Amino acid sequence: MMITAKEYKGKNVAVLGLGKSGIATVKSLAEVGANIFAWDDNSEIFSKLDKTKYKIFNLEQLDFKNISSLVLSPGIPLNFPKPHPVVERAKIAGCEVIGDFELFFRSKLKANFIGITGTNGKSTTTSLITHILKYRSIEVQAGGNIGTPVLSLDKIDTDGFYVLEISSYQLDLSSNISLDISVLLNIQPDHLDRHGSIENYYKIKKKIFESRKKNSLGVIGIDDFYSEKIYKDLKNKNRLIVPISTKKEISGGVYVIDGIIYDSRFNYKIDIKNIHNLRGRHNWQNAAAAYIVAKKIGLSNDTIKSAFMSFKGLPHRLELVYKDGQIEYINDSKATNVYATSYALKSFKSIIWILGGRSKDEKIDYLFPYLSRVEHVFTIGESGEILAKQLH
Ligand code: UMA
Repeated sequence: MMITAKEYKGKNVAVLGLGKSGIATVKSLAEVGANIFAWDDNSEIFSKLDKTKYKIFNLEQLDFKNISSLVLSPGIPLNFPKPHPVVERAKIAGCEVIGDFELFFRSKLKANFIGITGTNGKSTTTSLITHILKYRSIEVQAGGNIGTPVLSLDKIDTDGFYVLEISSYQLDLSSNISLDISVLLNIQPDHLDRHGSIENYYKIKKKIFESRKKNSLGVIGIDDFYSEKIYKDLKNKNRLIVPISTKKEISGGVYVIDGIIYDSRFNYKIDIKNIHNLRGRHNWQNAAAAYIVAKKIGLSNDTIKSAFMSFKGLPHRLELVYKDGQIEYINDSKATNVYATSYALKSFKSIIWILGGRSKDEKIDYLFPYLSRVEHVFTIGESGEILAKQLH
């Protein structure tokens, strides 16, 4: 049973983008009996779709006057570098533009909601929190940017938890995100082509703390400038916020030094130094966030530590694929920006490094301080030649 927003019964709705989230959206809207106009700029995919549930209609020709909402896939430009022509058309006609997360929250489910955003670490933190809850036999569904569209999640009981990875694109397309626990891990420049500027990206990330439920908890990693700014701002507004640092001791928060999580609120500590799948400072931030969430839910330190120890990590993210004596073969192909890559370089000492792929035109200077750890580099793919020159 998918998730549906009943208010769309009999309403006209346009859906642009028929990838993972778009298909889940049309299925959900069809289930409540909405009148759906769907389109994708890649017409090749139409032949693969079940068109009994909706009309394929070129939205650049649709009259948006009588359309309740345009549901946009997160990968389609809302504002930057420039709005998709269909978005402009909808806005001129006064039609709201939303995403699948907005429909999810309009479905008025009664359960507990945990949302995780940040430039890096959100998938790992989402998986880790989900793993801890499952370990404790709590009913849980994980979805969003991590891969399963939110509308195709199952309905769960009021005691159950939805753990949602929310990207900046998804936040940008939502105005009713209402969470019991909101986690912001970090803010680094990424996807700026789609957000115009770091200031705008920051504003969008901050939305995870908006329209929160009463007594909801905020969790923020304060090791970067923008996240710390959000923390101070929310604290001044007397919001219940727990800060995290992996760089310094902080009172009233949780910090991680040399692989030991210290909770200065209760004088607790948990040693995660030797947990392979949580190694590296970036994972300490993820683990600290998951720890705070688990404590809020009422789990004991022993349960949290045992769950940490049985966490398998995510495929392709610092994944140990083979060990031959002292040599470890690590797959980190999920690292898609310099910050994620820097975490990998920081986590090991003597590295043979294979990197490349499609370029995001990022400056790689940020990685230079870690090059002393690298013995050899092999560059591959589209950006292989440029990277080789930059690293020479
Ligand atoms: N399309 C158009 N017009 C355009 C651009 C795209 O019609 O101008 C169509 C494409 O032809 C395609 C569809 O839109 O058929 C793709 O939509 P999409 O890019 O939004 O992708 P989905 O398959 O719906 O997947 C989305 C998320 N993708 C993006 O945000 C880019 C997935 O996150 C997410 O897992 C999924 O919804 C389920 O919630 C992926 C991602 O790359 C992993 N996220 C970015 C990241 O993590 O950095 C934010």
